[in-house]
Amino acid sequence: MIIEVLTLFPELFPGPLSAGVTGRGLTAGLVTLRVHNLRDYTHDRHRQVDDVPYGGGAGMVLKPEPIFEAVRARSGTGPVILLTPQGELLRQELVRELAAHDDIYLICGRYEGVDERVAGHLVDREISIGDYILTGGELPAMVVIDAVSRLVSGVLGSEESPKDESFDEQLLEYPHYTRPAVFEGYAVPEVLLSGHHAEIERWRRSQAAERTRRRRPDLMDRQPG
Ligand code: 4HQ
Repeated sequence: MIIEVLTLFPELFPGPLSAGVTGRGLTAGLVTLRVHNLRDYTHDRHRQVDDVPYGGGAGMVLKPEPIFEAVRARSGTGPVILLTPQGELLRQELVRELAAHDDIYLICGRYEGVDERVAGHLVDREISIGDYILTGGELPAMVVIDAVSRLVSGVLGSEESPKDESFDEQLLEYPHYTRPAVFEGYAVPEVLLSGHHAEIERWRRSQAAERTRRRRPDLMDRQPG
């Protein structure tokens, strides 16, 4: 899979993506990251990427021309995505959809945001990683790349393989424990030491259901997909 990124801060990549599972996916060539500097798509003396907002107000807005030029110069055919708090919330179902493409193109904004004509007439979809305001779209892009990369065939080892996760997505995970059986006086639940696999399965299901009901009832209301 080829993942392209358009950013004013190309030096931020691959950053944390170079470690662990995502790093292995990159070095193995299963995922190719191509990072483009937005400033390289300007033509004026000052390589200007931003300008004052029409109608006034604080901050600067990314100009449309360099972004349109960059996207029009790409070779891929997959979805063009703008990272923005105004976008569709990133969920595993959407991650799965993105991972099914041969390539995706991620646009990272900065400052107050991006001229609305980019969202209106250039991108295929707008995605948000959550309801908080960051300083730029680069961390959200890395979140998308991490989540998508682990679904690319061969990136996860056979051990950590993404079984059918769609069922589990409506539930939080059950609690996990490892040795020692007693740590600072805190014991691992007895049932997990019993070796009774049917009992253990039943306990895990009920734990997952109960903590989801308490912590994230919204997940239980959602249709599977
Ligand atoms: N941004 N999910 C880029 C975000 C964001 C998010 C704020 C996007 C700043 C310029 N992006 N602008 N949350 O906070 O995707």
